[in-house]
Amino acid sequence: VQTSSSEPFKPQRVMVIGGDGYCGWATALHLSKKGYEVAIVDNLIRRLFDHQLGLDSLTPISSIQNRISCWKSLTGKSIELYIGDICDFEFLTETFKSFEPDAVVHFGEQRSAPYSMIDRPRAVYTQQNNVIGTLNVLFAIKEFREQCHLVKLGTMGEYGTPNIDIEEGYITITHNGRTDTLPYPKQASSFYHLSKVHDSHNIAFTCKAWGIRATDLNQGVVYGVRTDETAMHEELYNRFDYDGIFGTALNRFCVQAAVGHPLTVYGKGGQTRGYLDIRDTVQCVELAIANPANPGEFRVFNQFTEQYSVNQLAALVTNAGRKLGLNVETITVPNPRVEAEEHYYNAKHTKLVELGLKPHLLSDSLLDSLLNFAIQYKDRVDKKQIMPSVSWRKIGVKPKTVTA
Ligand code: NAD
Ligand code: USQ
Repeated sequence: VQTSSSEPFKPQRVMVIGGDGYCGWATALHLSKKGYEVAIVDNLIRRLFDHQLGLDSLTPISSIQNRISCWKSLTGKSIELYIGDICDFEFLTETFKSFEPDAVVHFGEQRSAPYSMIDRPRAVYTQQNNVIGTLNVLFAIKEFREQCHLVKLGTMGEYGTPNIDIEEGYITITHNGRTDTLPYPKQASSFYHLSKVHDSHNIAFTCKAWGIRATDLNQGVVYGVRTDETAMHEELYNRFDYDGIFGTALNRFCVQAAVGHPLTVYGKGGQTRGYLDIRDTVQCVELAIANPANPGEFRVFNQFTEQYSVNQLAALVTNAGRKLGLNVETITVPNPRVEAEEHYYNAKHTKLVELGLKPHLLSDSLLDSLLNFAIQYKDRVDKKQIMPSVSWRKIGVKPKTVTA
């Protein structure tokens, strides 16, 4: 933007799309604390999904306006707010012209695999919202801010569970005597995870065609809730999803242990994924912004710190819960998903560490504090929302309400 090609590109103004959500809110505060000028763009659709499906965060969360004014009163730092849908290109154009971002961190998608498998309208909505939103961001960068660095949240689930090691974005293959470095094969297994694959292809193409600079962060499953900034005041607390649609594995298990619900291992429990602490999500995004991709570069990082199977997570939560005097049991739930339940998994994740990531590995003390946090709010838990209600095999063709 503002620099000649000989000067290093120093991003200062960061637009956080999806900044009212779980990862986005924590990241917006972290970047603001670090001295970046931050704008949040969000259409608040996630709060609407909760109302529509009768779900709620474990933690009470303040309105985005109150969150931002609380941050201002505690730190003196302002965060700009643009409420709107990035699928609306006129709205996105106005935000780009008004805020003039050096970097855009794009968290603003429908991110639940089960939600995308409820019925045809939700499958279509997920792909439409995610793919078109990202396309609009790419066009906005091209039209109005061509030096702006796109930091896009992808997912480890784009790769699926191949029977070979997973590389970071690219694999070098020798075939019939010729060698090339090619995008790593994608084998996603929900309409949501597929939307991320489609995004990655569109971003890769526009890097080549238009010279866009982009980083695709293939993030693993995030756990935890507190970051230094969100812990400063109750009005800054982050959301904590534990229900069968938006809740993710480890966070769900902690809430289940806190309320005496058996831990819900789907199928054989050998499903292995990459995991990371939300404190590392904010660190990774900051590292990607501070070290931008070059113009025309489609850079891919695998953003997770450790691999666990679902059975291993259940065992960790069981031990940590017992130390706190909780009676933790585990049940096998018939797997509502179609996925490998026993498989090889070995995914590389060195590039963010090379940039300086200092991981917060899953420890007894973190599990302790997460369990204690869940216990503190256990009266807010609606146990009816814990069991999974969406089947990959029975995806509905008509709009219908999810059964409670
Ligand atoms: P979230 O649902 O808590 O937040 C997403 C936010 O984006 C919400 O506030 C929502 O209102 C907003 N949004 C959605 N569509 C929008 C649109 N069209 N215009 C404007 N705003 C829109 O989700 P999250 O857990 O914070 O995830 C953020 C991103 O990180 C997603 O892209 C997700 O795929 C990715 N990710 C999340 C995890 C995880 O474990 N939570 C893991 C890997 C990747
Ligand atoms: N699982 C259980 N029991 C549960 C919940 C989940 O056994 O109660 C299993 C699932 O079957 C799956 C694994 O745990 O094999 C992970 O499921 P999840 O719901 O924790 O995570 P997932 O659906 O993959 O999605 C989450 C986020 C998504 C992100 C993804 C990263 O919702 O936005 O993209 O994690 S990744 O898994 O690496 O693709």
